[in-house]
Amino acid sequence: MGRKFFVGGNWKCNGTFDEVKKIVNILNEGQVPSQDVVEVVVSPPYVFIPVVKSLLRPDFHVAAQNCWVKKGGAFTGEVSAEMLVNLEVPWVILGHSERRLILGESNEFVADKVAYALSQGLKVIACVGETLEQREAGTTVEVVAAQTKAITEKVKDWTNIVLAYEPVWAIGTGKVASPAQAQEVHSELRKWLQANVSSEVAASTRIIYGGSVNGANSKELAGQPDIDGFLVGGASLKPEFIDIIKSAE
Ligand code: G2H
Repeated sequence: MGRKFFVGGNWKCNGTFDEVKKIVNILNEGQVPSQDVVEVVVSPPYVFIPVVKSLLRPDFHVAAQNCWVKKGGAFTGEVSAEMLVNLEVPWVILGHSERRLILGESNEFVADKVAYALSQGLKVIACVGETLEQREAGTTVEVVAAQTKAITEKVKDWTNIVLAYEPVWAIGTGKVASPAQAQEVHSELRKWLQANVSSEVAASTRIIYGGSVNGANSKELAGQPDIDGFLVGGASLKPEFIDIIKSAE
């Protein structure tokens, strides 16, 4: 089964109203492969989602960077999955390492969020990845398998999940995983899905790479058989995001 290339731009906690409009202009003017070849999603901070949605080209879509773990209510500062659905935001990023490590989101909490968001009709970019310490201890596959297992325990249908492998040591550091390092973990994740979920889910789930992807390294990474796209942070705020999208071809 063919897996359509997927490129997500994670703007994180960046941008002013004017800067956001400038980024959208760059995206709108970019020449990129058709939607048949690549699916593009950008993820602004919550407050900018409505303006980005209203200005963004129709072939690109919007993702939130997080959402609450269950139905909304008395949860100060949170944004619920229902609200995103109400605003016609189709995607949400969950389990980003910045939330796992800085805000203490556990594997189980992330899995609960993924399950709830899917139940409300959102599509989910679910992030997994090891720290430098874990890589050096040789536990990379064990760590990403445990993060993925927590999700499989709460989710049966993987149709609307994109799995993002983001080694923490490569995030925002300029230290990108080599194509071989990334391919190795993607391949192990796919094998894990095959052994623990199903051959169909393993064959059809897109596993995308994140961590210092830029216009200069994306093409070689994209050439790896198990790398089905990218989740891009810093470079998604720059014109080179268009070059990253073009690496789908
Ligand atoms: C990883 C990535 C985007 P960056 O967090 O999710 O960020 O490309 O800046 O390393």
